[in-house]
Amino acid sequence: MKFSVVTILPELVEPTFAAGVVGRAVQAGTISVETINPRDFTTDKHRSVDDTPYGGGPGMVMRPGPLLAAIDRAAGHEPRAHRILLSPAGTPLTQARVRELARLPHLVLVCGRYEGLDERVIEAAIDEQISIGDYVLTGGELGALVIIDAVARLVPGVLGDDRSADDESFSNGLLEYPQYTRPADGVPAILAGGNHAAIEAWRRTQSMIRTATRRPDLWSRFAPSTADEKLLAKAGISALHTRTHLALVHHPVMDRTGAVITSALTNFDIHDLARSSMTYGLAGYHLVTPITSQRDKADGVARLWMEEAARSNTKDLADSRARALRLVRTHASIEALVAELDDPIVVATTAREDGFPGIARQTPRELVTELTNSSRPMLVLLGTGWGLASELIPSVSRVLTPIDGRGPYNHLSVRSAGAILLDRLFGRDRG
Ligand code: 4FN
Repeated sequence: MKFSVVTILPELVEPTFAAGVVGRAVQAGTISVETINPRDFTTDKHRSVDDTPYGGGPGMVMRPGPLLAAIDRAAGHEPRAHRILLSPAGTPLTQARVRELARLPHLVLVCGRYEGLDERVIEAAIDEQISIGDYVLTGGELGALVIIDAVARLVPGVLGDDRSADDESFSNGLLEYPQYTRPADGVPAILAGGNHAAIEAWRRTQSMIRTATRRPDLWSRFAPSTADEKLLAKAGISALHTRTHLALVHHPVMDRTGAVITSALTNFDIHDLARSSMTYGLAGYHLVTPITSQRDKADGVARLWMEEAARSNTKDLADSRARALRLVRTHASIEALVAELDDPIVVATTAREDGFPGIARQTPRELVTELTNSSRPMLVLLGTGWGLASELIPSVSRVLTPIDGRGPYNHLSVRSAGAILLDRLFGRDRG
């Protein structure tokens, strides 16, 4: 595997080629590295590699001539090398892309300086743009070194054979478990115990806890095996969705004037939010209204659908509806519901910028990150009518940021808002 770095600062890059794992691989001839300096391809007497931008503006732009000549020299002739520009506009680098790059014979890594390069260079001489992350850098060189480091260690022979297999376990999508070496003081006893099955179970559990609490983005893409689920349950960890209850609140809510009212139950809300709650694996779906006849109606609707399922000849559809409706419970007040759950964290939702003054807003992601670490149940309140009344403030401990559409119209049905919210909280991120 060959790496060619096109840079006007070879002295920044070259020391890296002499140290550590990469340095040893270069020494052993397992990989080869070189730098190509666009300044060596200038023809003017000042050897200039930059010029002022057309259209004005601050800073300088890398001139196309010397840069194109340097890339051409680095890439050689057919079969040409894969030419990568390190750029904040590139695709974020992932281990999956690193694995693919490690199969290529020759990478040319082009590093920008100043305010960037002339666009025509990108059009004519770049195959792919890659970013190493969202922060301002003074040049692409450190990005090129990141790629070399990540790719080189996957080239056969660069790491010992036993360590190369480690990449698979490392890239299973979980963070590493905590590691210890001597002295023995403060080391978890299980690691010194010599029970290998117990050690493996402990390490797997630690990896999952760390990933869930520190990297919700990785955790939401992780699919635990049955054995993993058992380990999590043993550690007393239940997924947040299985501890989450959704409540559709009919009182106290507001009317269009802001007065506190009791709204009427509707069939669609009962039915559709039950199916959404079931889809996202919630523990319960609750209807809150002080009107006894309305609670009876809701209980009746749920029972009716369940009975219908028992009789139906379109079994699958009716069954799935009935299963969802088993989540439905009715309550006379939020206080009564809260009392039934075990010390829940009560989360209010609001479509209004000025709703629930004095309680800090949290995004769904922030809420999930915080509550994943907890074992308490979560109760999410959805308001009907013109929204939850602020007299609820004493019982509410969290408020979610409103769902933000585009434009001034902001009138989602409670069924739609509930479904969007559940996906933001618990939808699997397949990114
Ligand atoms: N950076 C942003 C937005 C706009 C510009 C920059 C920025 C170095 C030549 C590019 C930056 C980040 C990740 C190369 C940043 C990377 C670079 C990278 C990079 C000088 C022009 C510049 C992302 C913060 C919104 C300067 C952010 N990965 N411009 O840093 O080359 O590879």
